[in-house]
Amino acid sequence: MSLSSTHTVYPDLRSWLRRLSETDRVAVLRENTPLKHRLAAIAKRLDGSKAAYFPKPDGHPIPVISGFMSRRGWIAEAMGVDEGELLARFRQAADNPLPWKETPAGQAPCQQVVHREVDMHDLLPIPTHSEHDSGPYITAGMVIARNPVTGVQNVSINRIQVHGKRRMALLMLPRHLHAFYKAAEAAGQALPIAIVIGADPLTLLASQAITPIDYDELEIAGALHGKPLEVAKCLSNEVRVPAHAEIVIEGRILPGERDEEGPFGEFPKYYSAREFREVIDVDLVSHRRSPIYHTIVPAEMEHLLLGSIPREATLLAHLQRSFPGVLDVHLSIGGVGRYHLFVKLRKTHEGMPKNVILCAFGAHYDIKHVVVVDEDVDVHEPQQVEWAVSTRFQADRDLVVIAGAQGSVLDPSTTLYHGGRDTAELELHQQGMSAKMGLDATRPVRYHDHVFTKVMIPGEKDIDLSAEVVPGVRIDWDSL
Ligand SMILES: Cc1cc2nc3c(=O)[nH]c(=O)nc-3n(C[C@H](O)[C@H](O)[C@H](O)COP(=O)(O)O)c2cc1C
Ligand SMILES: [Mn+2]
Repeated sequence: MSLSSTHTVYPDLRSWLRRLSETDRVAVLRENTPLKHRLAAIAKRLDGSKAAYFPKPDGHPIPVISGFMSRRGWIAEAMGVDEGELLARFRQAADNPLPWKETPAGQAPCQQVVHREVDMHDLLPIPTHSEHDSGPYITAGMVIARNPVTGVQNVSINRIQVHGKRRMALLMLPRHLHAFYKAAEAAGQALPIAIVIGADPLTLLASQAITPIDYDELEIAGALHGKPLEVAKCLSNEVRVPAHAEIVIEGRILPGERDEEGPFGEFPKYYSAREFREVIDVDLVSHRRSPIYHTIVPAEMEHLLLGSIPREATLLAHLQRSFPGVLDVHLSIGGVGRYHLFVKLRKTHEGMPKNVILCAFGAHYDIKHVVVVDEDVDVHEPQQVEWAVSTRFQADRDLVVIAGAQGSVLDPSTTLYHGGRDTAELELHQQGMSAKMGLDATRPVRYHDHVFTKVMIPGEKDIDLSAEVVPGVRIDWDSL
């Protein structure tokens, strides 16, 4: 494996958008697209085929971009590797973070323009996405905070609802940002944060790395770029942000305050309920001259891939530690890039796939269904996985079911554990209980004759159709 990428080709969002434009992968939409629903509807229709660029949405001077990393191949391209090397490259970067480098004060592009009097309703073109969303949401904001105890930074993407001129509410699932906030709140203090919008693809991807606490994801971004990420110190607090970002919102998550947030259409393609959540007070907004605002359409490819690729990299490493025969993994798009894991295994012992299944359940609570297949099945092709299930799996022998484990709170079927009550009616500790299912869709290690040999035609893979098919010939069927 070459893992050829040595240093970054796309240090900021603009250079990546230039690349997409030059290769006809950006659709420029009409001016004045409404920010409510219409913009997201158009971006959703283009998702996975072209990035969508909206000049003057609702007449707003700041343009909106969406869907610039909505294919696996594009993400591999931004990294400078082949698609097959994507997970190994991400893993290599996550294992070898590079400390960032601070840009001298006053030189960061993301601070070229500073607004100290802000009204979040009209300073930025923030879309309202799905039908029942409770209002405009920032969906591609990387929230950066420092651990109040150690000072080490953390990066995550969190959905943020705009409530007032300077007031917003966010969802923090119980991970690193939430832990920092809890530590600050316990001391009666606000947690200073920066919300970064319009980062380069590799920094966005790095924000989704699954790491222990006190690993600054901006260092993984540096490793992905092959050189230290240039950062700037915020103007109102100590947080460091990618210097080449388009827009930065500086603020604090307030102690002891909660506001209603939601409903909001989430990645499983269902709404999460309205609940009381933590509140952000905005201190200032800075941006590049003529900034570009990024919005992610929830549950579409950009959202699913951003989460699934770093997870796949972590899951592959986790499984390979115990099972060197694990060759590849894929979190399928039908399983919203989170719940369905397909594992390709070089099986050497009967029973081994069941051990792999159990290991995968332990690797992340979101994993709900695991399918293990043989080497001749491409885990990136759901139809091939289904073929393996239909021809190599026997439910009485090859099925693993575990009742009442921890699952994803955003999976609506988990509410069935509690008589279908709405998740919001349950206490936090009761939410997300879920069954797990594993399917061993591998063939026996030894079998007779050609019972399990996949039908192939000699030469089929090597045929160059353009050399075989004669172009432009019409047959007159009646005169034959
Ligand atoms: C588009 C997008 C939106 C997300 N929204 C949220 C959110 O609202 N709340 C949350 O806790 N995690 C959200 N996530 C997931 C976190 O950003 C992700 O799990 C991150 O790696 C967590 O970082 P941490 O492990 O440093 O805490 C989102 C991810 C993506 C890609
Ligand atoms: Mn983290």
